[in-house]
Amino acid sequence: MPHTRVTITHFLIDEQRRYGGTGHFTTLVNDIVTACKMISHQVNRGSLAGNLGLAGSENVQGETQKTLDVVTNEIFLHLNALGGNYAGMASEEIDDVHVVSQEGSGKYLLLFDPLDGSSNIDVNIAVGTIFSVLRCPAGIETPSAAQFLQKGAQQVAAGYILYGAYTMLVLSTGHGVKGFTLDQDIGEFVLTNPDRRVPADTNEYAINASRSELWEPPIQRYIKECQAGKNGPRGKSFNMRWVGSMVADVHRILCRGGVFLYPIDSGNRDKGGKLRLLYEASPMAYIVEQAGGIGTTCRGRILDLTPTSLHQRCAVVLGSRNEVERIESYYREHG
Ligand code: AHM
Ligand code: MG
Repeated sequence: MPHTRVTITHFLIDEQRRYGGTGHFTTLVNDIVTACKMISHQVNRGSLAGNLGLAGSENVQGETQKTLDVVTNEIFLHLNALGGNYAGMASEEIDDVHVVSQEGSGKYLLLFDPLDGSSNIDVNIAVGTIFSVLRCPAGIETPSAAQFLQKGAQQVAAGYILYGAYTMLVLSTGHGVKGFTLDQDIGEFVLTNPDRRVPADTNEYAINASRSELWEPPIQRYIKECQAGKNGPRGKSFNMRWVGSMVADVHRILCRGGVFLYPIDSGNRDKGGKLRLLYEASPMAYIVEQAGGIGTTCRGRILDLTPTSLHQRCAVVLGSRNEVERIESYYREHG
């Protein structure tokens, strides 16, 4: 019934009552929500707002920026600086940290990928925003990169927004994972999934198969066994799905189970992998773990990695517990 709906603001106030808090955190999430509503609007307008195509610039990682990469980065930086909750921010799209000047009142640090999967935007395939919130160490008013290099396990909150057939926000503040759907009529995110859990078993995996020649032997083994189907060692058939937007691929796994793989291979080893630890791997691993799944680099828990640089990359395997444990065991066996 519409009149009994719980909006994200009501949900946050309720969490504040249950777990304590000053209200800073509630306003902080609300600022993220406002930014994401604006981004959702821009994504939905597509070429009507002149938002498709290239921006004619490159980001710090040497990747060509799309117009929407630049637009969404500006929206996120601007909207989240207004509330006075952050001492600084770091984005996949900017070289160095963005210090928020407000006389030392900001207690948190925000890290984000404003438009993940942006290579999909021109062909109208789902994209997303990923964010991670850390505490700013006490006594630091002007944070530098060093303050952002915290283990993923120290995140205060993490989430993503999927701009798909409908817009969804998935959030964890360390007490499970909740899903909210944007009700366009009232302009509010409404709680639609109060307790997201990743099933422990699955028959679905997501990997960029065009890189198969480059994979390490344990990944080759795992995928080969899945492809062997009912007559192979796994004794069952597997589906392969690859959207190419991490948010969309991980959201599917959160809804119905599966395993997402972007491993280190011989083509990306020099860079340390493809996906960024602080803006992609860490927040997504936090959400997946909060939903009962696992996030690993295949050589250790993603959330236990100590970052050494802002734009560091890493291997990512995450999703259904039993499948991820199997892949980890193949790596151990391989040595
Ligand atoms: P982006 O942040 O520049 O969009 O890159 C990250 C994206 C992920 O969303 C996705 O899983 C991966 O890159 C797709 O990579 P590939 O081009 O190998 O399919
Ligand atoms: Mg990304």
